[in-house]
Amino acid sequence: MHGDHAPATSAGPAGPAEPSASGQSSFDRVIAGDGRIEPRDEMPDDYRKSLIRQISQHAHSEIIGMQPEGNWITRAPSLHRKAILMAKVQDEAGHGLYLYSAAETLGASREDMMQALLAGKARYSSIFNYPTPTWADIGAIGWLVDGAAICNQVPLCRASYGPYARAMIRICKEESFHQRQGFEILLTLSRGTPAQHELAQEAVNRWYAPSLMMFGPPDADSPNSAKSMAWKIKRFSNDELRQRFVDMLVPQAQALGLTLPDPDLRWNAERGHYDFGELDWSEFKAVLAGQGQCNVQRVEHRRRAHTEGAWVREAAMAHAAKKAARQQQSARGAA
Ligand code: BYC
Repeated sequence: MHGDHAPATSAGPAGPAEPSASGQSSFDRVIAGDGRIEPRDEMPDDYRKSLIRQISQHAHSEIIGMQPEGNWITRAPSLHRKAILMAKVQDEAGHGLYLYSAAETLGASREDMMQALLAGKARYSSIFNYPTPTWADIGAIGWLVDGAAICNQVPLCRASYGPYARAMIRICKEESFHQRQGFEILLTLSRGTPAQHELAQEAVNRWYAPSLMMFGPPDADSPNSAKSMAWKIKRFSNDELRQRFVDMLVPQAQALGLTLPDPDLRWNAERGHYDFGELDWSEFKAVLAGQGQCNVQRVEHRRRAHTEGAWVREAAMAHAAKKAARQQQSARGAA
């Protein structure tokens, strides 16, 4: 999660060149009219690059994000919980695949994106560098991490780039199931024995601040926001979405019977929002610089999974080649 983060781009469907004058004015018209830019449309190179940056980071987050929860599949407390968790982790893999495909429509090469991740050069969400030592962490991830993901991603369903916006619609539907399953795990623990209640509270204590940091740095330190909002990729700023998330969490925490670990959290009637305490941005920066608790482990695990999965990719390629040869043969036979 450090170094140079933008994957190399090969020429996209419309090529990486700047648009012609008419292409630029058509792009400006679509953005102003809240329309969608599609892969074959001309677009400014910066727009293309920024989308590849965001979408590839998002795809990597989904893939790396399988690990903290995957850690509990074999140890889930019942068959029912195990089946749900397996389905959820599989959903995250699916999200990664839709997103890599969306980045490919911009001319990014999947191989380059993959290699950047395996080399530890690609960014992915800071949140997945925290460990999951207890079962309650699976509840906290569902409630807080998927909850933050929904807050951040629902507006992305209206992003100006068509393939990204359309991928987000399906992803958000699945994320809302994920959030509910996390809430339900925490509710069960919170209403259980005192020890189970304590486990739930302790997990929320650890995941709360990192989940608020998922929205990115404060607006004043967010170099990509201005352009991204002008291009209508992002519809709300990092701080606006973070505030929306905190406002949503407070009544949900009350329903859970759990406390949010922030002594400065209180209703501000004047603003019509909850005030909350300053986050430790030095921790965020350290995680982004590769110094989080699990950065090294996450990338190593991905590398191992990639190597051990080589036979699956080879088998799929061999199957595809056989199928294509058979189709060619029958086409020749029919001719
Ligand atoms: N972690 O200018 P800014 C999920 C980087 S997956 C790491 O504000 P932007 C799930 C940022 O990339 C959830 N890096 O950037 C999966 C930028 O670096 P570069 C993932 C972060 O793009 C499995 C720099 O800091 N969601 O839910 O305008 C299981 C400056 O930031 C983070 C998405 O990816 C971070 N938290 O805004 C369960 C959503 N924050 O590229 C759940 C799509 C910032 O200049 N992405 N950085 O080197 C976005 O909405 C935006 O990219 C962000 C950041 C709001 C994250």
